Amino acid sequence: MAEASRSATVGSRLERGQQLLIDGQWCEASDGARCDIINPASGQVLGHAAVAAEADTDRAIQAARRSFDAGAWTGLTPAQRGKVLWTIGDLMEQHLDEIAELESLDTGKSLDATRGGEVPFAADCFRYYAGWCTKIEGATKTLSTVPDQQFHIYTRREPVGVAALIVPWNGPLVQAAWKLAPALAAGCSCILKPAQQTPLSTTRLGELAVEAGVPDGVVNILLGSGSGAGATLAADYRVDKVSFTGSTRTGREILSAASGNLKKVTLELGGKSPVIVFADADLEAAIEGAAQAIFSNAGQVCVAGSRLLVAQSVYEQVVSGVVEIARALEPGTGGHCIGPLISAEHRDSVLAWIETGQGEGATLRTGGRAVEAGGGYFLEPTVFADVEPGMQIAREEIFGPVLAAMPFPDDAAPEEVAALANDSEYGLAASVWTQDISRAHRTVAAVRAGIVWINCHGIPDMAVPFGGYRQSGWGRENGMESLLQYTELKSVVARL
Ligand code: TAP
Repeated sequence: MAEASRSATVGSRLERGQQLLIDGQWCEASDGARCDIINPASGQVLGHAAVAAEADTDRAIQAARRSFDAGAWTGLTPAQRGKVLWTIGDLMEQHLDEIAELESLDTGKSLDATRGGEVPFAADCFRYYAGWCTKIEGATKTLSTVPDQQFHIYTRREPVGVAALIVPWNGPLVQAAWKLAPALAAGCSCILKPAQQTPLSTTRLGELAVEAGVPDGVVNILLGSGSGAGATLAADYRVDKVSFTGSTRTGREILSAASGNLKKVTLELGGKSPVIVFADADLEAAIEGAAQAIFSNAGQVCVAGSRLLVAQSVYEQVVSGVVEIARALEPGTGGHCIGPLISAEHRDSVLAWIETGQGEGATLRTGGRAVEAGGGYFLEPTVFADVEPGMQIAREEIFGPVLAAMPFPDDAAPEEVAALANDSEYGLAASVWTQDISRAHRTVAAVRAGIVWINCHGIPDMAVPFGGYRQSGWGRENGMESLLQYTELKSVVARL
């Protein structure tokens, strides 16, 4: 797979290397440590990034703490803060092509997807939360316990303090925006840690935040490993809140590290999301939707529709339709291709799950093999049929383009179908495909998941809360709900 030609701007940025942002200054790691950044579509080294040492993480926490305690950000009026956030969005749009290219090189996503989707969406996220800065409000209350005296009682929403924002590699820019924008809108000082594999769009975002006028120490960026900088941020007593997106396993580690100072925790974790297709669905749309749900970003999506539950009478038609789409997907980073997995190691782990599925007796209908294309970490889109709910491939988050299909009886009630969908330790997302409005809403009500789409799958929006039931997480991203999770609520009782 030939690597797309690089723009001069991106080329020189990659040559310079990626640095840490601490207290408004860009710097190398104090011990000079660096790691390579690899293009997953070609296996080639794109450049290098600093790896924060313990001392750097300490300095970043100090800087965030100092800026928060000194009111460097909260001292601005809400309207001034809103303007800064809006400007970040505008700057992202001005540098759309460059950021899209960086994100595409770093993740293997197509330029169409990053230019047309991820970058504008991340920019809009800053604009959405820019509007919230002036709308963070308390309430007035009336006391009943002391009848003979007068009181003035009100609540205040205050920023939670220093927020550590830990982001995975599958959507580096959008996930950073989903955390940074509401945290800044709430008035927090932040330390953002992208995944070591994908720092490129995050460092560019940091530059734009500085250019937009975010004061020194309010946005810090630590590059480096989860077991190093990430674990320190989760455990440090000077950090008030950690917002994490990634695997359920790491989520548990963060929770336990955060218990030292009982910092507030938001976790957006894994999923095994069901796509439920009833016999009366628009099958053409459902087949297209089910394929999109599992093959987009090569299945490396927390809401990937990795379980396909289909009414028996249309099961074969739907599975064959998805298989046909899978077979037509070429490896590559073009608009109609299937992209690479993030690393050779991750591809090996997905291949191991495919082997498990075969060992468990599921029928491999298509795919299942690594694809050697231009040195990238490609894998054939894979469909398993005759999957039993107890099989590991029906239960574990594989995080690759691997679909587990199973039928349900046509006459099953919506609640019975939902019970199949709920047979999982996760509860992040689901989609329901039917033309019967009553069946759709009965199923939605019975499915235990944080977001359920009807006749579509995977459509996000800044205004729509997003997060998981059960082991898919704690808390919500997006909307007012996310903003409030970066605040504390103070009640004030004044005797007049
Ligand atoms: P995770 O380990 O969960 O990594 C996500 C982020 O957390 C990265 O920035 C990572 O840093 C950091 N991290 C890792 N260990 C940490 C710790 N002990 N304390 C604080 N931060 C820590 O994901 P992964 O290893 O890259 O992928 C493993 C599996 O997780 C995937 O196969 C997939 O199943 C799942 N996953 C799920 C999601 C979503 S959105 N649900 C996203 C990514 C991965 P470094 O990567 O720099 O070390």
